[in-house]
Amino acid sequence: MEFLCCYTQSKVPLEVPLSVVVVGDPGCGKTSLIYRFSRGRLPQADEMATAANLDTDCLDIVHSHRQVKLTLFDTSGHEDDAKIRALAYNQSDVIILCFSVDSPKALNTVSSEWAREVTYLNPGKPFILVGTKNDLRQAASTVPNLETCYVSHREGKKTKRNIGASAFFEFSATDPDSVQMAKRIFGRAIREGLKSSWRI
Ligand SMILES: Nc1nc2c(ncn2[C@@H]2O[C@H](COP(=O)(O)OP(=O)(O)O)[C@@H](O)[C@H]2O)c(=O)[nH]1
Ligand SMILES: [Mg+2]
Repeated sequence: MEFLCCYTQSKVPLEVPLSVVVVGDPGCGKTSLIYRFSRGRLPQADEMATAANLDTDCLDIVHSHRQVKLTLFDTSGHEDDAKIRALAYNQSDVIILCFSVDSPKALNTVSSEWAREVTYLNPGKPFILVGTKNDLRQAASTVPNLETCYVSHREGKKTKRNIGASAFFEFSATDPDSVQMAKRIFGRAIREGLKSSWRI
C-alpha cells in the first residue's frame, strides 16, 4: 500500500500581533494622535473625558505586505497610573513617547522622567519621540523669544539622540494632513516594533 504525503503551502497569510503603547504627560495630545491614526478624526469632548487610565483599541492593518493585528494602548500620563502603565509596557513591542512642543518644561520631563521610565521598564525595546501640537509653535512663529516658549525641531532631535529614541516626529492633530502624519508615525513605530530583536 502506498501512502501519499502531500504538503500544500497555506494560502492564509500569517497575522503578526504587535502592540504599541503611547505615553506622555496628561493633556499633551496622546488620544488625539491615536484617534487621527485609528479613526481619521479627533476625539470628541466626551470621548476625551471618559478616557480611562488605560484605553485599548485593536486594528487589523497591512504593513509592508504583512497582516498586522495592532493593539494600541492609550495611557493617562498620570503619576498615579504608573502601575497600569507598567502592565501596558509589559505587553508592548514599541512605545511612542509624546510631549507638547508648546512647553519646554515638558521636554525636560521627557529626559528626566519619561525616558528613564521607558528605558528602565523596557530595556532594549524601541521607542519613538513625538512633539505634539506643532500648530501652536507655527502660529506663534513671529513671537519674540520663540525658543523660550516653544521647543524647536532642533531641540527635539537633540533630545531624541540623547535619550536613545529610534526617531523623532512632530505632529499636529489640527493640521489638514494630520491623518497622513499620524500614519507615518505609527508606520515607523510598527516598523521598529517588527524588526526589533525584542520579538525574536
Ligand atoms: N492646538 C492643538 N491642540 C491639541 C492637539 N492635540 C490635542 N490638542 C488638545 O489638547 C487637549 C488634550 O488632548 P488629548 O488628546 O486628550 O491629550 P492626552 O491627555 O495626552 O490624551 C485637548 O483639548 C485637545 O483638543 C494639537 O495637535 N494641537
Ligand atoms: Mg488621553
